[in-house]
Amino acid sequence: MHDIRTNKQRLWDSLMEMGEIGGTEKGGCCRLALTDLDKQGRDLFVRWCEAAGCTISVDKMGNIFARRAGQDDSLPPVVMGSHLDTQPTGGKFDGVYGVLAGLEVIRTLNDNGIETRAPIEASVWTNEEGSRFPPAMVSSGVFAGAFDLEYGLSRADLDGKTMGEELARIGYAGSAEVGGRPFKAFFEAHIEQGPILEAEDKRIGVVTDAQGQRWYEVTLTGQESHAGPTPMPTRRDALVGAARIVDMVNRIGMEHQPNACATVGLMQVFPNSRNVIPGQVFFTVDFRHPDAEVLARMDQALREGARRIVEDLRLEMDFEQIWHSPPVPFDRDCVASVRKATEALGLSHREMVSGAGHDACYISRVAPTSMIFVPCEDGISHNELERADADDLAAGCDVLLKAVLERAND
Ligand code: HGY
Ligand code: MN
Ligand code: MN
Ligand code: MN
Repeated sequence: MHDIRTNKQRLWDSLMEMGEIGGTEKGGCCRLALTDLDKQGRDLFVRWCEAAGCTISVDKMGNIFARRAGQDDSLPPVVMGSHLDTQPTGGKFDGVYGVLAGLEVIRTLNDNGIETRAPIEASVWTNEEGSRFPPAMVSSGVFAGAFDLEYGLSRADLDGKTMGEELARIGYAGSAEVGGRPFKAFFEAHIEQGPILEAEDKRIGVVTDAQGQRWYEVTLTGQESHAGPTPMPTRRDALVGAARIVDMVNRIGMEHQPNACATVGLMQVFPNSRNVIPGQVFFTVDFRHPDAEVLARMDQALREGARRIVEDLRLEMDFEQIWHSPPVPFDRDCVASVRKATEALGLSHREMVSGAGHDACYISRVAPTSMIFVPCEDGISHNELERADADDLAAGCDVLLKAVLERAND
């Protein structure tokens, strides 16, 4: 099998150039889904892929596929990819690495004049983060049939703008149907976004599974009134209710260790005025666990606990689970391809479960799928301080190249 390597400097330079689009003072990146900055990033990726001889297709959810022809184009493609959208205080590597590692694989094959039997594609999945338009991974979810197209296009941000409107506005409302076409395999290279690889001094994470997630939206309603003359015992303070539920969410997470994750990340207080008792609070809950049954028990504890708190404080509650992505076992043959490539390259590695969700989670429903992790500094991600080492990024890209070559020629 070819002993070629990807180009470390070119990969790094492409990551840095892409990171300039939405680049922040602290060295991070803010390129929210379907903003003008997302459009700029998409346009740059398309230009790079066209320059590498790829043909571009965009589907109705704005997913981008850059295709490099194979010797037999009737075969389903081997696809690589991830996402270009970031968190508001995101980094330069989350998602972007998997997209540009795919491009680097294509560039390396071109440099070496290597043809593959099956075509290969580098892909970009719209709105993986779910930060601007919940839920996360919605476009790979539509591709995999977890959501219908209408649901996907109707996802709205806090200003009520929908994905369909924003796709049209930035010129990425493609014409290709979403999904319904086979992939021979799908590989997503990604930074680990956690501390394990760095702590164990391992170069590559051979990802076997991804943990399950449940996302909730909660609105508590009490009674706005004056912070001065309103006696404490008579108050119906929505923020006190939210505070008790936030503490309970954390306790549920701690009580389901190891592995449980529990986070309240978004909260809006109304009217949010220093001398008015909050009449309404909107907040989100993010639960995760690799075991579906434990995740269900956490769900139960949240529902019962929240009900008790709300009764105790005489509040009303609107409680909705807006998203459930069950734990994902990745395809054993794809995991083996990654492990084999890692061992052939003599790279230190360990098997692991992904703590974060990824487009690979949904694509694994419709294609043999697995992931390749590389370390990130102090395990920090979803933070402008997110950093990864050029050698590790190149090593992960070499693993991707080998795994893709194996599957495209078998
Ligand atoms: O939330 C996640 O795990 C991913 O970053 N969307
Ligand atoms: Mn990501
Ligand atoms: Mn992310
Ligand atoms: Mn091994």
